[in-house]
Amino acid sequence: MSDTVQQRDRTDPASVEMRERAKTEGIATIWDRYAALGSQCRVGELGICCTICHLGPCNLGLPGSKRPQIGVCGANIDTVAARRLARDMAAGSAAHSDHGRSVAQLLLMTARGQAPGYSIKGEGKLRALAVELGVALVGRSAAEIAEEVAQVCLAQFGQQDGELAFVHRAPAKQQEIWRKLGVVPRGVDREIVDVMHRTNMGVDTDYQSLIMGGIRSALADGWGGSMVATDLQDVLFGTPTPVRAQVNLGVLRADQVNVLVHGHEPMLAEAIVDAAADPALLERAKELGASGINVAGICCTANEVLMRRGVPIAGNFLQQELAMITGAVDAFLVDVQCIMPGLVEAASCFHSEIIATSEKARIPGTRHMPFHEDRAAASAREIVGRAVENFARRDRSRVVIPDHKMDVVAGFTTESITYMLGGTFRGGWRPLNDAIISGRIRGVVGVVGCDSPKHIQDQCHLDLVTELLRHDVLVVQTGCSAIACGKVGLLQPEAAFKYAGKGLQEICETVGIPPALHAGSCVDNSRILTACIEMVKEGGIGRDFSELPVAAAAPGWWSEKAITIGFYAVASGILTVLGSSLNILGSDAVTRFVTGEIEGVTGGRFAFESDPVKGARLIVAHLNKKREALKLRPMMYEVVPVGA
Ligand code: MSK
Repeated sequence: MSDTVQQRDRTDPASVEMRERAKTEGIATIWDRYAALGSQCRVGELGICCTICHLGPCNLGLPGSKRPQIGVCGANIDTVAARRLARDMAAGSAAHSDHGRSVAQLLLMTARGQAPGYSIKGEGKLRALAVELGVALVGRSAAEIAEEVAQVCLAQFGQQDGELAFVHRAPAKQQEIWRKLGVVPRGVDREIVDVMHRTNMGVDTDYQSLIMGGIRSALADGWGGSMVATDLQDVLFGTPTPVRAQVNLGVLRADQVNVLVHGHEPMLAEAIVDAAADPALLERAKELGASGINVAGICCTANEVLMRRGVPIAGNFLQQELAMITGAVDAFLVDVQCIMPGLVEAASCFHSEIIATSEKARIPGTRHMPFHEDRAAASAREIVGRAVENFARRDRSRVVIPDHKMDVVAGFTTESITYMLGGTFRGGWRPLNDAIISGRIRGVVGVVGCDSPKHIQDQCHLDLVTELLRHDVLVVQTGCSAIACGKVGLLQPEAAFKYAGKGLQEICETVGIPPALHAGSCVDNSRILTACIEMVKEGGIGRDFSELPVAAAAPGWWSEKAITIGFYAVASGILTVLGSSLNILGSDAVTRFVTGEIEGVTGGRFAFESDPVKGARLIVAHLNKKREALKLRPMMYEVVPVGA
């Protein structure tokens, strides 16, 4: 087969169009850089190169090869692979958790009146959290409660002993497993530091102990940092409820000023959405010939403002450069995580200005305008003002916006699902559990994570999700996987009739939900954990996550954060299918442990499967096994053959 963009990437015509344009204009994209590198480092892929200290780098040989399998210090392949893996987990945990810390700090400043422009939009969630965290409610204002809730959450980061508060949300059986294993996280920062210490040369060399150390830091993310981020963002910006919006590059507007928000933290993006409605800025935009100011998003900042404000999404990770190549972006705001340095080259070919808004992320070739909570509204107006003025510099003859966008329904949280399943007076998860027990729904699977140039764009997500839907599996999605599925219409209720098995169709039709539920950003994988908690609490389908007919998948993952998410899922008892292996295959012991033996310890394990349809079938077999163990009824309907 010839290697044209169209043939390799048949799923997203908008991206195909922009990739062809990039070629014509001579602008390099992630696919070009990937191809230019040629074969990637096999030693790194196998996890057998140790760069921890400067006795090396020790590039070890595989068993049977002539190269030594022991580093200068005496570390063997298992130690080397496990150390790398543990550091990946700590790094992912650090990124998510630092996001959570920033939100907690913003809540504290808001409560103290130090962050003008922000308010507490989710007072109900604040009060529920206060009760959970032991913060007094009686006779106190929302600001007073929020101040103490923020302080309690901030204390979770530096806590030296005890257990993270949100760990106590997990089913009792799971908590007991973690206690026996000694992996209950004490404080978020402490666990990350612990991993960085134990992985030093000359400290921990036992591969299982290293992995368990890493798992403790991963749990500190899933049941700590990410959960803090999700919950406190709901307090500040409101808990999302299902909202209609649109996804793909076609949401950019030729007639309007386009401001793109990209990264992960929604704090400034929320202010940008407000600033885009500023009458003075709109007036100025009109003077310059624009009919309005259009805010759209990329990656997880996009998922955040999509869920809460209905802001359209221009694309996922692989589309950031493609959005720039439309020539229609007047300001491209980036905060933290998943921002390709390659964006700068794409921007230099147009009038577009990239504005780096985080103190943590200085990117050469961009304008650095760090966001400070105490002047967010002013910063947002200044940035949107720059975008408006930049619109005047746009070369309209070079604007090409693909005419492709798709309607989505997004914003499914644990709270909104509770409401939809039950209603105001009797919200609850009984209808979902009953649908699983009766065999209408086989199980629930979280399909999450990134997309990579190593695969056909979006395809691994689409193949895996549609195969699950065909088998009556309800899918919950976050991150770039959700955006990929949104682009082809899987996040619409009508998709149930096209893709879902008959049992799932009946449930989607009755409740009025899509068969794949958009649950938010990467930190919102914590929402999938809380959804599983509700399923356990409702009863009848398992006493902990490892007994539930649930699983997780990240078919296009590449980020350290994905490794962390995968490990906190596995440690929480969930089978997690990755579309490419972790960089550990050089160590048989580590590979055997994380893909097999760990199941006897935590109840969950990894599986590596590069074929997404096979990955989905592996999950279906797993769900069937769980159903059998629970003695649930056989599935109500036969699986409809492909193409029938
Ligand atoms: S943005 S971490 S590429 S999902 Fe959360 Fe997408 Fe992966 Fe970044």
